Amino acid sequence: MTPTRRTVLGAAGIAALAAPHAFAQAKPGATPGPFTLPPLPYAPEVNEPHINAETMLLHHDKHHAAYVAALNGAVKDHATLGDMSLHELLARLAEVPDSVRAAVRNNGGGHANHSMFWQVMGGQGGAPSGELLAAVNRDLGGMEAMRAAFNRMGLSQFGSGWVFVTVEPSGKLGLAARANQDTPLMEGGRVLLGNDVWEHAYYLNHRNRRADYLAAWWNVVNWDAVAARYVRARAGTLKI
Ligand code: MN3
Repeated sequence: MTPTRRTVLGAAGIAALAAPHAFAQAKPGATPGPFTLPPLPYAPEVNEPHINAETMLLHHDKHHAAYVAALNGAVKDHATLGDMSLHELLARLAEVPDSVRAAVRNNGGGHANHSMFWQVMGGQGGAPSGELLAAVNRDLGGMEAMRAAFNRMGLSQFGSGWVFVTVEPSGKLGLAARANQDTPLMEGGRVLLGNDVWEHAYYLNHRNRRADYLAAWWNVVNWDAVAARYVRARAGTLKI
């Protein structure tokens, strides 16, 4: 944290700089806010039978959209927050005004987690190759051990949350679980891939059987997309 950034983003600074007319600049018909819902990068049925199209559509078009709308609502009177990139906003939650911090945490986290989630699915499962496979073997004991530990963490997450494979700039991988919409991005970390264990992610397909969902989910992981994220993580360009 540099003194300049603290000056700009301290609570008093945010209040002084807030522009109540910020949304007047939005184009007619555009999403009314700085954050936007990314399109699903594939047809909603591509993850069937493991995740059905109805689940994908509801999850993206309703749940994710709601996080984006609520995040825009939370920052609308705080122009400096709306000017920040999402990963930066999440890494600097402590500087967000008390009045909107919980909303930014929950909905900003939800926006980031789901934006990542769509990217890493739509594939055929299997395994990565090359440097990423070497990292899985080195840091997580291999694919089978990684999946088993990841699934255990997802299953033991009480209530709603996420389980992640994290990645450091050095390429080192780790596992992490978080409650609600929290994410390692909130500690300045980076996520390679992650799975959503909120019931809305699986209930239409798998009912209450979270273990079945966790096992099935690996069949839709797009390892080419994950490998591209790994390259970006090591280059320092992976943000969300
Ligand atoms: Mn979800």
